[in-house]
Amino acid sequence: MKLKLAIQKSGRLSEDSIKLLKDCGIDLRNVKDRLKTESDNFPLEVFFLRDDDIPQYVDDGVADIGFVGENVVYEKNKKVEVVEKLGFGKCRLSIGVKRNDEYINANYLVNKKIATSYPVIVEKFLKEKNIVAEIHEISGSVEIAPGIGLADAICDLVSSGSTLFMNGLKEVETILQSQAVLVKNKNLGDAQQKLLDKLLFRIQSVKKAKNNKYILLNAPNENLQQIISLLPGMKSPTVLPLATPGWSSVHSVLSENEFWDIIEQLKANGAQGILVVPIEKMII
Ligand code: PRT
Ligand code: ZN
Repeated sequence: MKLKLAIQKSGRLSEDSIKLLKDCGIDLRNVKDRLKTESDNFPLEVFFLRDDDIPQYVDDGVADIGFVGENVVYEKNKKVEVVEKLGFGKCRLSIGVKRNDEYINANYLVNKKIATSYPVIVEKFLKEKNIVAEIHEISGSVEIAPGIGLADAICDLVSSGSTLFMNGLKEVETILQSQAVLVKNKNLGDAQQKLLDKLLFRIQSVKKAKNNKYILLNAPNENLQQIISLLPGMKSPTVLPLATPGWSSVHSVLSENEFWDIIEQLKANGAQGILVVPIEKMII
């Protein structure tokens, strides 16, 4: 019995999906064939598909789980459950209008034509705002629509914003923040669910490790208590005496978002030789 996973065949999520599996210690055979493969060291079968088709395959049960962008999950509106955010493929689905147009709020869109590949999400957004506008569905190169007179506004994915900029558009409204997520079939059997739990445990360990750093530093003993109180550690920091009298080596784990704040306070308390190293896996 194997867990069947659908991932994007080729595109922005493909490499990161394979890398996440690798970081979870799951090796795949013949990734180059990009049709179907399996792992020798985890009961996993992988299907390579268009991202747009992944929610349907998971809903049908052809695949048990899938890695796919939240934007696709909400647009396709299939009966799948979002289980875990995966931390890659981050982008936002935004409204863009011509750079010189004055945009105060979403009422700008009243009776306008909006080009998008996301008609379902845009329609929901307009409905919530009580706005009547025309949605013009196109499947690609959405950003050129205003320039060629096909639409007044667009709704498309944005990451750096340079595509909007190059097409003379500005981003005026964010409808959805998106990233790759793990979705599952709503009626997974017990055996499949057990395998999924095993995979999720590994994914969460990899994510935690990415968000944390291992820190080593030398501390003068007179400030040791202050320095220890700044460092959470997994239980508490490790403290070892240095060969130089009056000094200790302190080891701990710091999360990315409090990192710089704490480093400054450590320095202010006389910490020296601060080393910060990445963590590969973190099991709590
Ligand atoms: O063939 P298949 O259907 O599988 O692939 P696809 O062409 O539909 O999708 P692909 O590979 O382009 O994107 C897959 C997923 O990556 C999307 O569904 C999102 O969840 C995620 N993602 C993250 C993005 C972007 N960032 C992104 N920037 N998808 C698309 N873009 C495009 C956007 O459409 C626009 O054209 O990049 C352009 C904007 O980028 P910036 O950096 O100029 O703002
Ligand atoms: Zn697609």
